[in-house]
Amino acid sequence: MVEGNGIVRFIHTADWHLGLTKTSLRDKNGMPKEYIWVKNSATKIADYAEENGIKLALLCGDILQSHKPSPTVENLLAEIIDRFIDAEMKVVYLIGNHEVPSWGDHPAKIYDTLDIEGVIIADDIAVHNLEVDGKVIQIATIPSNALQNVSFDDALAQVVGQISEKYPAVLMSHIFVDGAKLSGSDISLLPNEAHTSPLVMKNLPFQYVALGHIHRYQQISSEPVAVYSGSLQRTSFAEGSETKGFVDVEIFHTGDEFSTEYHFVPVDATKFITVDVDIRGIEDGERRICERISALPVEGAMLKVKILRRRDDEKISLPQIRKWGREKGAIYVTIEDKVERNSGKEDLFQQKPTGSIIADVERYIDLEMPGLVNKKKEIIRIIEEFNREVN
Ligand SMILES: [Mn+2]
Repeated sequence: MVEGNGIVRFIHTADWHLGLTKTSLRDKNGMPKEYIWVKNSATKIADYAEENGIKLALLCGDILQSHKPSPTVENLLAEIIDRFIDAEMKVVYLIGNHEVPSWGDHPAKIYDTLDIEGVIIADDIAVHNLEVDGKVIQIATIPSNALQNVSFDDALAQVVGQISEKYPAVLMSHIFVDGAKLSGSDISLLPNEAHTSPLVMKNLPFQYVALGHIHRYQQISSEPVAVYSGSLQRTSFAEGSETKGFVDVEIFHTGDEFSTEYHFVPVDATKFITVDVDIRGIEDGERRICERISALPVEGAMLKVKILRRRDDEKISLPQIRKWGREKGAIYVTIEDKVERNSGKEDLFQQKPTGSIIADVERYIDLEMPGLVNKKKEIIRIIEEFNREVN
């Protein structure tokens, strides 16, 4: 009877985006608050690992926001990595798209150069055989920088060929797998990114696929389980409703059998609350907005107030609303003030184009350009003439 490798347990995390700032919020030393939120959550990972005897952390890319972080951000990362090493963890740091420079070395390269024990910088298509707590685990890595020259499928074939069935194996990649449920803030990020199909994830010789890139925690396929850990903190209001954290994974190995269990561990993530207030035609709209803010748990939160009003509604004071939000404990208040252009009339911008240029121009003149109504016939004649010439 073969004993197998026992249990290998590790942390899967990604998309810290350390160095991202969207506000001017600072602590008393001038440090951006966003940096501190990430650092606190990362420290929580180390605390959790220490409490649970977990000796390996897989960092699946976009740990840094930029390929050229400031010295302060580099040093914060070093403090976090140092905390992981203190917790007796090995760290595999995979390069994500945010960390890929156009030329020269990526920002995690210094760990390689200094040969920091226990820190593996995964900037190559490779299989790393690690010994963790006396057990062997194979970590296959497909980083973003490698995908500039090679397709994901080719990279996958390359690592799969090196996997031994004798030991547990994990694939780490920073990639957009089609069909993944996007996080609010992923939508604008993705058009140019490398994609792959969930079908290529099927029947791979791995017990777990640790993914980075999509900011929403989710399992995207099974056999083997492929999981996005999501980001560690909310990076925008669009991620307001998502729970943030990391994944605790265990691979059991008895005889020839492998099985995988994992669970999500939430961290304290700063709340991003959006309140939509429609005050069209309402008297004392400002009070209505303040009432809505008061009804929400905005203490310690980032607050976005989205106002919809009409141009001829009574005036509201945006500074007053900001002040109100802060008095209620919000640490930051931003306002999106949408003013409807034509009260009582059709709102042009709510309408879709008809497909006829002439109909659309006529409608535009009627609704938005009263000064041109007299010239409408002439304008349409010119468009028709133009249409004849180009067709
Ligand atoms: Mn990414």
